[in-house]
Amino acid sequence: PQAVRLADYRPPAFLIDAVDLDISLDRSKTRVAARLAIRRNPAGQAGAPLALDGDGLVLRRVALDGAPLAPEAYEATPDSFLLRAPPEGPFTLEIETDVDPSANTQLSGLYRSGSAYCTQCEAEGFRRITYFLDRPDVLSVYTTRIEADKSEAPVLLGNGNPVGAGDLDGGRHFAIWRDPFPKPCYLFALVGGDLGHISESYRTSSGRDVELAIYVERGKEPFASYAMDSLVRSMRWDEQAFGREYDLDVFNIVAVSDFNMGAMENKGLNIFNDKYVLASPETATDSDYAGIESVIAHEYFHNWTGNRITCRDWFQLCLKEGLTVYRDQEFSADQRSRAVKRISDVRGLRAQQFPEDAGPLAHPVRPSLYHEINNFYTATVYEKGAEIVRMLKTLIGEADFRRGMDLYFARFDGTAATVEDFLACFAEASGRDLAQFSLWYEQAGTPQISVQSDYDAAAKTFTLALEQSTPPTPGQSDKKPFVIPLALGLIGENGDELTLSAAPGETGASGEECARGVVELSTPKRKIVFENVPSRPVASLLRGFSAPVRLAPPQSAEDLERLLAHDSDSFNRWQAAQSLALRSVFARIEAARGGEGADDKAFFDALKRLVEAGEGDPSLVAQALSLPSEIDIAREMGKDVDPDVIYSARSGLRRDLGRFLAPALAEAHARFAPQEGFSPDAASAGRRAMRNVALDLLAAGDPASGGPLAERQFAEATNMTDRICALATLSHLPGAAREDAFAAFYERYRKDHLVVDKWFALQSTIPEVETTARVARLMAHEDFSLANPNRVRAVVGSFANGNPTRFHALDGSGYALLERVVLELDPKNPQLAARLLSALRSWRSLEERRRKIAETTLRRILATPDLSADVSDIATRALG
Ligand code: BAL
Ligand code: ZN
Repeated sequence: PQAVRLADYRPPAFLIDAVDLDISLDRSKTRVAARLAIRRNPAGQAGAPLALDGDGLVLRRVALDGAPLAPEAYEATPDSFLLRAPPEGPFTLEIETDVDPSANTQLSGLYRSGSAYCTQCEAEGFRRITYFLDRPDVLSVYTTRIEADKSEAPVLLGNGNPVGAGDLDGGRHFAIWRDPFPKPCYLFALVGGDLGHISESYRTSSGRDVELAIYVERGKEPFASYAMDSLVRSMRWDEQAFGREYDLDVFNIVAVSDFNMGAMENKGLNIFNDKYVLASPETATDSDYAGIESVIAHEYFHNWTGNRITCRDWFQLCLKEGLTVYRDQEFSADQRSRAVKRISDVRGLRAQQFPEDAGPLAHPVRPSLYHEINNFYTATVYEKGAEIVRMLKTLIGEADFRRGMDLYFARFDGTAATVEDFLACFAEASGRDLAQFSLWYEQAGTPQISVQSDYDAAAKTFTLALEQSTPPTPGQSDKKPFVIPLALGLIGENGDELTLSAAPGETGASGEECARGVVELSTPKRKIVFENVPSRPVASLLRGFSAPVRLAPPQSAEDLERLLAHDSDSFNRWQAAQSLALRSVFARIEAARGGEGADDKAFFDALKRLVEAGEGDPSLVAQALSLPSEIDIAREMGKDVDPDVIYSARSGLRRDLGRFLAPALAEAHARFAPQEGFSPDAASAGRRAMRNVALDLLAAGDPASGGPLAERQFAEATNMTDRICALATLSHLPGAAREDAFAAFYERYRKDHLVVDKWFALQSTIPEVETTARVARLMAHEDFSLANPNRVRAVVGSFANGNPTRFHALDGSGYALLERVVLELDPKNPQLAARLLSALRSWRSLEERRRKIAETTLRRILATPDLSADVSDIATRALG
């Protein structure tokens, strides 16, 4: 496919003000009649022909201003429609096309999920329904008439408000939906099916009543109540936190089981992967509940950040996604423990975005070029995009940030905006020049910050010498310095927080910086001298992870222990535990090579005190005990990664820690036993997290006692978190007990596809040689299907992304498995195939033997005939 460049953006030559659709649903031959009110765009290219996008369409009829078009007046292929000489004035184009939902395995456009019809149009799926100007800067008002067999699809849903419905001859019926808010076609949606629902009335802060409904497979209605609860809380929160009210009379959510993404924010009709809707204590884990809460919020928040204000072009994707992720993160932080939410978001950023930024697929948060836009729904656009918004708030302060958001909503409502538009609002609200800040959108790569500190006991001064640098990334060899907000504090000898007082003069931090505890690094180097420092402090840097950067080199063990014990910033206490664990792992790796071993006594003692303290937030203690993953360790290593070496060092640390803490862990496991009743709230989830991290470490320390404890917990569990965590612990202990537990789990839940996904995923991540064969067996299981993205992700995604030793096996068997699946899947669902292949994005950081096999695999995939644009784009860039 052609490269698309930001620099080539031109306004559309035509605008489509109104779209009237009449869609007659049929399993294999759905008739789509579109009536488009078109006019020339005064800002577009004069005299241009009208070129509409299509993808796999069968044209039936075309008419201009009511009269059939002569064949020589247009040119149509399945993938394009050209009106050679469109009228200069406004005109109406009628186009009728046929589409085959049953044959649509890409899950883009109109397709069938189970027995329902549904759509997915972002990014470029609408062109698979009708010929259109399929670009986000063409905003239209839609009226959609949907017709179907009443028995097959008694429920017919569209965007906007329902304005008509009725029965027809032959068992057919129809519904008419009108969406008064102009929108780009990627926000179009319809659903038809025999679905159950739950509903609730919501009164907005200004007193408007909105009917909320969540549609699910019949019989699953009770499983949607947490999603509804999350929706109501999201709506209230957006009114309070951002002054944003909902704008239609109805808001519908539909859960479907075959979905490429997590969910989709179609105007007034969100369509969800049912994984982010359905939950019960018996079937959903605490992290499932948290995921539902945040995805429901995310899609709802898009109503303002994405729908009312949309993106001018797909390069601006972060404008809606980064901002909306930021908003959903803040929502969850307000609903739950802010510190735990931040830790979990940063874990995610480091696990997904940092490797992306450090490898061949690195791209700026706002890319300047793409071949396949579907491959840019990435952690960089979403999660790093959210970090930029967070930094903006840190830099300009809460009040100016809110003023900037208000200005953005007021100024750009009803338009398709750009990152420049967004930043201009904050520049205006704060009076600050954001030109340098905008580099965060343009330069890829994770900045490294090195820190030298020096304490002068005689002068009682403490000096921090900061230096930033950003490694080269594809197409960007030299980086300019970023503006980096560095939240910091100084911890004194007794663990007390010292007041920041900057020395005057050139090295001074400003009074405001000291008062806020945030310094700015906007030059390659900066030295800051603090005065009146009574004794050598430890700097607590990057508090709350105030910028998406890496800090190097790591602090000394003693300094980290001080932070772990005393830092007032919960995030940095957790960070200290992670850093100490990483030191231990690296020392163990050195020891295996004949170097000095790890001395973990002080670290282990500190963790023991945390576990025994029995006060505070158990979820924070659980986070401190959750050691860096193998993938975290590989990322910190950066090059010549050998997953086997990492696995054995990490296992050694887990074993030793489990033994050392055994009595405290056993006590915690008992102390946090389930209470009466189940609540998905954060406090209860924190107790379960602590209990389960204790179980897992106990079993790592002593399988002989931990195994039976896990078996007991598995058998007696009263909720899915306790049951699946026990099974996860057992999954690391080979033997009959494990296999019996897997069999029992399957028998118990075989009818619940979301739980069966967990069963598949857990088996795919067992770190044993036999697992690759097990995964092949799972793919032959009667419940496995390449047609269901969740299932493919559960089996193959979990294997490739969550089982480093087996995926990167030296015999190449892991890569061979991925290659086989990617190539088999590619003709059916290229988006999903490309996503799976990106598991190889960090291949260059592997040690030489694995690197060679990975490269050969990528080259072989790229040489395969008829590869999709999606997969060929990932393979090409990965090799680039
Ligand atoms: N817009 C695609 C799904 C999401 O980010 O909400
Ligand atoms: Zn989104």
